[in-house]
Amino acid sequence: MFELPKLDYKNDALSPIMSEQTLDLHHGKHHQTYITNLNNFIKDTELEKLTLEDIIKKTSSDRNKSGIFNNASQHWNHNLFWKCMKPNGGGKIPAKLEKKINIAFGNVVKFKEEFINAGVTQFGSGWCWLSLHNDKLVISKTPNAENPLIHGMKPLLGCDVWEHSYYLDYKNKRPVYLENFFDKLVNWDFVESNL
Ligand code: MN3
Repeated sequence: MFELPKLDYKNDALSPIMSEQTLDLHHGKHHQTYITNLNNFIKDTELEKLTLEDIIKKTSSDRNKSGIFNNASQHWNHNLFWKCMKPNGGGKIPAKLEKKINIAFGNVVKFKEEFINAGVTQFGSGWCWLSLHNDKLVISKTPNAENPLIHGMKPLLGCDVWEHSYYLDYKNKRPVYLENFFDKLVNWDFVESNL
């Protein structure tokens, strides 16, 4: 049985960048629903004994298991997403991570541009990511529940661009949400710790 993880901050602690109402719904309702669905799907099946990562990898290419995959992957994605934020986040990127960013993207400004562009250009629901692939940093975007794990990458930073993540606070302005996420919410120490 999977359970909703507690947040490391209060639901009003990211306000006004991400409001208490958004976190109440996004964490308390949306994320909880993925977990409830996942638990119902795997109850009394062979998947019940597997880790979340193994469930994701095992179901990702099986069309008949897309319901399980979607809910398992969304549970994983949100676990990472909550950790990627903190009150008064953003700011200077720690040295070890910055060095790898400079190697991969040239500089932090270009990295920010590319990351936000990935999120803006994800058509419909999905995610944008910074991942490690063969020891190199890569930016990518994925539709719906999909995550870079199934492409052999290790996600370090993920941003939810489903409308439930920003619509109450930013309405249709996804680029503004992404810019605020990057500048004021990201917990860069956590992102670096995933290296
Ligand atoms: Mn979400």
